[in-house]
Amino acid sequence: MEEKIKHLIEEVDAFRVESKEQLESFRLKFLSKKGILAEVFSEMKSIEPALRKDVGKWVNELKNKAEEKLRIGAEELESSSDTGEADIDFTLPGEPNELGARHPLSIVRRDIIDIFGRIGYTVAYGPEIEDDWHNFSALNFPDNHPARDMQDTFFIEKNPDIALRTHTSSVQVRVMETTKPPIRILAPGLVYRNEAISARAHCFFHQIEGLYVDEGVSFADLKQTLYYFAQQMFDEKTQVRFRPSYFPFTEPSAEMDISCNICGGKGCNVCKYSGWVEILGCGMVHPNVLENCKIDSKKYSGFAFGMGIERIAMLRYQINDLRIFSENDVRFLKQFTSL
Ligand code: 2NM
Repeated sequence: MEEKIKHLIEEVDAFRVESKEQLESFRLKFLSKKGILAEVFSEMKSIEPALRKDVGKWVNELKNKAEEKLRIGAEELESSSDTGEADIDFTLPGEPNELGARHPLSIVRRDIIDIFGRIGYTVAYGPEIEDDWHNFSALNFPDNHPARDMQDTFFIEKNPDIALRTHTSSVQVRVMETTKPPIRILAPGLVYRNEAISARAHCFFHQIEGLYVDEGVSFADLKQTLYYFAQQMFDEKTQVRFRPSYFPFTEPSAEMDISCNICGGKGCNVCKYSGWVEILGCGMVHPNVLENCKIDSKKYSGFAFGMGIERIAMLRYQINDLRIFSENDVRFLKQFTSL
């Protein structure tokens, strides 16, 4: 009798509640009117009085355990059905992780860096908060130049010597000050201008500037380098033209146009029916700039160029409003799948 009850206790201990039906058949088997416990209690009557006390202890333990199991089992089923866990189909595939896409400005910047990287240019970085020397004076801006005006530049309050850089030429100055030619660098980065925001202007944009300084660098080198760039960036059919321009830091200065890659030069609203679109400014580094950076302008010469990455991206992807680059609209950003 004692052995039989010990086995029943083990059976109760080993029972795991997994469903309502299972729990109900457990209750019927052990605790119902015709169940095992009722049977065991009635068997107790026929046990010798001397043994009844010991067997009674085991029978009580079996009863307590079976009741406990039923109570806890019912509670567990209740709480798991509250969370709906029991309804989850674990064989369904999981939610996929959405893949991000590169920002179009990152794609264009990377491509520009690759194209110039193939002809020996490396990348240089500098601070976005600049002093007057690196952003203006070293670059041959006269004291009264309009770019130095509060209207055009973000100055740090109460300190007219510190401003947000208006071009990455300040990075080129820092490199020229600390590096002996030959110098071949690209300076990508954010630049800031105090302008009203519109489809064509923003208070910040991404710029990339290039600089080449060595003995005997000529305007012909500049033209051939930028022609190579245009053909790599757009396609082999792309033509370039240079128009004279003015910058304080270059002399002579020019702006480069490419044949309109939308209409192939026939005329469309992107090129305003001229067949050409402006993509960058460039020129021979002014001797004053070289001297300001302690580079001998009798021995060395150089060319430099600068372009807005937004502008190149707008041409490449036919985007007509540059505000969309900084709005983080996923419907826009998801469309750029280039690796
Ligand atoms: C431009 C256009 C022309 C330029 C000049 C220099 C430096 F530091 F060498 F003087 N860096 N970048 C430059 C020249 C930038 O951007 C439209």
